Amino acid sequence: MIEIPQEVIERLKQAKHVAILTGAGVSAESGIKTFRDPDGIWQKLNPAELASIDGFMANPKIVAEWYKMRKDGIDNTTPNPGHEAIAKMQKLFPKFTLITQNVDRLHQRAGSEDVIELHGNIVTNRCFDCNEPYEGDTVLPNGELPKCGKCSGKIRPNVVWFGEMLPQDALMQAEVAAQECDVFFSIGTTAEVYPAGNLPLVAKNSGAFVIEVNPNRTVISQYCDAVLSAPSGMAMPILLEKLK
Ligand code: BV8
Ligand code: ZN
Repeated sequence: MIEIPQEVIERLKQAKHVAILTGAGVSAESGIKTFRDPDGIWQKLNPAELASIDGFMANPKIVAEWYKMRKDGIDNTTPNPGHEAIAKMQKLFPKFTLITQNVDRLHQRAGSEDVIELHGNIVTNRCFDCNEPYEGDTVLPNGELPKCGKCSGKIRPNVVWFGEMLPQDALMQAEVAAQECDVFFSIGTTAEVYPAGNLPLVAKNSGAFVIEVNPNRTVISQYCDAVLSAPSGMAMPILLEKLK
């Protein structure tokens, strides 16, 4: 059981605009590995190397199989109580913005609407060369790599890789929400991947009350107004109950 500071409840009860930034930790209780977990046979290549253009160019098959494995894992999992509580919170405030670094679309499957996806999604794919949308997976059932129907280019997931620009409209919306909100949550993220990781401090510097939900301390914990040291799947339903 965790204690929710009274000030957190008070601030939320008066809030006109609540913004939430989530990271891989929110999906951990759905059984989806965060970026820190050892990734099985790919331990020699770390995610930052795999999740990059160079990684894909150097090892298209390893990267394509990694994404297919992750996507199959997502297809076989469901949103957890943390995703569900966040989806229900959307209706409790005059204005609510959900910003995610996650690519698993579990927030959408839990019922969240207008989700701002800063790092794209792993569910859909496109041609690496001509950006033509591609309906199938990044690896064919026979283990071969698929080719673009239009230009025979390689197929890549619609995620934002390290070294790639974030979608500018999504980033802009996220920054405006961080500047304008009264309460900003940073849930399940190390806040060490940029520019997304800057958002909690943008909110803090713009006068928001910043709440971190994370079982571990992070580089931003010291700047937060409140830290709920608990898994999001436990903390968020408790918080939702207190707000009803
Ligand atoms: C860009 C999609 C520039 C792919 C991802 C030095 C300084 C500043 C920046 C950089 C730098 N060196 C390099 C950069 C740029 C780089 C970056 O920030 N690198 C980091 C490593 C330093 N950033 C980029 O490359 C970005 N692009 O900057 O472009 C540019 C400029 C001009 C022109 C061209 C380019 C692009 C970044 C996006 C990368 N893509 N994902 C894929 O998924 O395969 S990022 C990836 O990391 C995921 O999206 C993930 O969400 C994200 C961040 O990780 P977290 O979400 O925080 O997850 P993590 O595992 O780290 O932590 C989990 C947390 O959950 C932990 O704190 C844990 O305690 C907690 N937790 C665990 N269980 C629970 C829990 N919390 C709650 N409940 C639980 N149950
Ligand atoms: Zn193509």
